[in-house]
Amino acid sequence: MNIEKFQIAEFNNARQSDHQRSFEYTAEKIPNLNDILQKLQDFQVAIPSWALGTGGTRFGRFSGSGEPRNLEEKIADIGLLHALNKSSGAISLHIPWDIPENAAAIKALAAQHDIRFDAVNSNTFQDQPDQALSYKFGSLHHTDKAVRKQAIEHNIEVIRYGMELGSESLTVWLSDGSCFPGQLNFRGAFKRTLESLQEIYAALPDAWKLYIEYKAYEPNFYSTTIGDWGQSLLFASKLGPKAYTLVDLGHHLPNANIEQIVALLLMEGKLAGFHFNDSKYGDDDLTVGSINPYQLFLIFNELVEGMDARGMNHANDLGWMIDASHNVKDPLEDLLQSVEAIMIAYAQALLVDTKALQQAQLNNDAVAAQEILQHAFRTDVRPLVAQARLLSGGVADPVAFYRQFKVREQLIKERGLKTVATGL
Ligand SMILES: [Mn+2]
Repeated sequence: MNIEKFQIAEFNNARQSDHQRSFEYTAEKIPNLNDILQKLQDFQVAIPSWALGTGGTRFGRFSGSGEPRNLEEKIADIGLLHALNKSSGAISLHIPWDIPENAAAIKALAAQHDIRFDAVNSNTFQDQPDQALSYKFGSLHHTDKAVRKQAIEHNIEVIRYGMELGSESLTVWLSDGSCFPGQLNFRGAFKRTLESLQEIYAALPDAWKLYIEYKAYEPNFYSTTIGDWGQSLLFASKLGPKAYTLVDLGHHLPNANIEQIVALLLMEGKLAGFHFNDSKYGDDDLTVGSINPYQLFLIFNELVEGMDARGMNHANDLGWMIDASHNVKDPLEDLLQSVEAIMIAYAQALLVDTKALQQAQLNNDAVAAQEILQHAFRTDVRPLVAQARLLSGGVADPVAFYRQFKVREQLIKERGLKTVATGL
């Protein structure tokens, strides 16, 4: 289905006076308003190809309806999101769940929707039906050289797919680890993983980056071979300047100070970017901002301050991606909410009076520091985010539009009630 310009205009016109009133109220207190609006317009968050179907848990999956049946329909879904919010202009492909059989056609289709290809993701955490050797006991760290070779070759194949589409980064997430004490020699596992990553790194084109994602636990429960940001950074440092640490918000032990991790990785020039999601207990993969929006704001505060300190471009110099799925929501509504939460946290961070905060820090004035941060956090920036979206040709309220125009109902008509997208 396509969203027509006249539908967007009709929807926005009905909300114009309400929006204008709240926008002016917020805008009059912001000195660098146009700069902030431009930054919000420029900021794009990649949608992963596996998030367009209903997510599942190990207890089961309750598929929704009208889910995309192939990569073309996944791109069409992201096109819908982007038409509404103008902030979802990128897709992150997972291989082999989404193999671009005809790269030129896929690239052309994405271009029609103004979508570019973000990082490509390899998968050595599952066995595929046609696979010779099993990843049951790991992939890049496996004790058997033949298994490692198979996993390395898969990653190199993913790079080739990415090159055809115009991607410029490979994300490696390993589930390699152990479930029981004594199962694994930690140093051996690290060294084997490093050697495997070195071979993948050697196959990276010049302009490419290698993103090394870490995760504290799961599916292995005793140790993970890339278990935290220190281990990821160690690999990235040993590999070289094209290797970076990727932060997935759900991949930490409870109460980890993620904003501090972000600040230090940025300082070292080793932060790849983000997988955004939210969680209460573990790697819950919930909608971004649904549980702890204050933490998200604090992370963005470090990002903005740290990127500005290094003269980085907010929109392009790091990889921004959602890595969430939820089993009780319509995936497209869930993604609209996630992108909105990211834009809100980013807008709030742009409002922080950095000079005043630095002064408060120099004076050891914890009260003033809190006032400055929370003043920005408690500012209702939704009208700013909406204004940026309207300036880019999007809609005032994406979720309301989605429901009013019965987008899911139309997708069900086109695709059927019982369709299941590939993914977790
Ligand atoms: Mn992730």
